[in-house]
Amino acid sequence: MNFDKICVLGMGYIGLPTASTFATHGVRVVGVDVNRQVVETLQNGGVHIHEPGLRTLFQAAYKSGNLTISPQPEESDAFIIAVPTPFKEGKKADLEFVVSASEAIVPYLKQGNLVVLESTSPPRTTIDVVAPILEKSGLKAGEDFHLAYSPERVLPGQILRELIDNARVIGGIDKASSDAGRDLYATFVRGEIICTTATTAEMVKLMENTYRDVNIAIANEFSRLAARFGVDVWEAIELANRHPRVEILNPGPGVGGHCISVDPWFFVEAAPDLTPLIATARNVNDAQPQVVVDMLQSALTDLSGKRIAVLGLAYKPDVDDLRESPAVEIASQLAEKGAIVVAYEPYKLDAQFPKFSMAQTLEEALSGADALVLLVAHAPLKNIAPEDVAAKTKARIAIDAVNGWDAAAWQAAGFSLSRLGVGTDHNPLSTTH
Ligand code: SAJ
Repeated sequence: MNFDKICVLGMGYIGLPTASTFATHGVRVVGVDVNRQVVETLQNGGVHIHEPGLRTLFQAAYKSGNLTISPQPEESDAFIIAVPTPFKEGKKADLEFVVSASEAIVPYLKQGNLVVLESTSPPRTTIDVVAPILEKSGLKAGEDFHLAYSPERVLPGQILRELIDNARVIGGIDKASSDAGRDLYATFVRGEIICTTATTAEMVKLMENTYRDVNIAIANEFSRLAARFGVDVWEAIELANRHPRVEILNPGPGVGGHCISVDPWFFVEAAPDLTPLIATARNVNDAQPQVVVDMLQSALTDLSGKRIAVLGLAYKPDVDDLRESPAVEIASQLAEKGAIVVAYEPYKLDAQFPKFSMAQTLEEALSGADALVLLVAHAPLKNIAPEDVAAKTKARIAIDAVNGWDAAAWQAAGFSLSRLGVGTDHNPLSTTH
């Protein structure tokens, strides 16, 4: 199938890079968003999302004339839905945006079109939710138009490269739909394109992120066990990973972001009777911020009135994304327990929170602090020299929740350093640090 013109609905983290990439590969693209501010920013040549290389790519696409931005769809050969699927109260998937984007396509849908859902969705959404809405057009899915699910699998920070290089799964509601989807993405995808059914493709996406969540949960549980048994979990993991068939992930302050901490709940919601392990893993990871709060509580005896410098707020290293971030949760919990929290997030200095204040510099965060805690292994925070820190603060209590700091160097600079997953009676001479 040939695609001269497509509509991409949702100009977010996935839709905007996808639309720009199609446009720079010669396809005419209408980028659609319901948010007026987003439409205006893009129409003025600006970009509202921080992702390496995206501004340059978008501007090239926009200037070429292949990419236009509009508040509503137009008649096209294909429609791609790339809207968010957040979750609402009770950890239930919120399909409101998928539903409204599908409805927006109905007036423009024509015989022979292809519609692709990319938004992460509970199993059977393409067949049970999207198809019936599109059929309000009077056209029948699989007979009059093609319909497929194709998950995005890109890693924030590397979206532009992974969009092109990653393997792409296309799940059609029938073979013709899968084939049409494969033809569409072959425009730019260099990774393998694999066709399957729509519901398989939906499950694949959820399985990938659930697998990672469950594996992080076991690493977090290992860190709790190591702390109890006087072991350094980081050393133990490194040794266990020498086994050729073992690859334990990293423990940490919890699992954040808008994918891994959300997607497993879609399985739990869809089949609670079949998902005790997945639900438990989610709860283990969600409880991890409490472990870090407890470490501070025991180091400071009482949190009330203590000034704590929180270093890093993003959900993972070297990104500016604070969504579902466990670091924000920890800072908030500390403040709720009466601590005076001053957070420093080098990639997002203008963030604001009701319960704690933000420092504009590392110095400002450290000044007057009673303790400091490293919550994100951002390069600029990992690399601070403990002697410099010692000169800038009276605090001598330090917590490292991400294995970012060299324990011996911090101890030599006069700090009492507690590391997540390291038992207090652990002999530091035997660590790998
Ligand atoms: N984390 C740990 N320990 C680890 C690895 C990660 O605690 O060993 C934490 C991170 O600090 C972070 C969270 O998990 O808080 C998630 O980070 P991540 O880098 O694992 O993943 P995301 O959310 O940035 O992107 C994921 C990716 N999925 C997988 O790796 C299976 C990406 O490919 C998906 O496209 C993306 O979710 C998505 O959109 O679903």
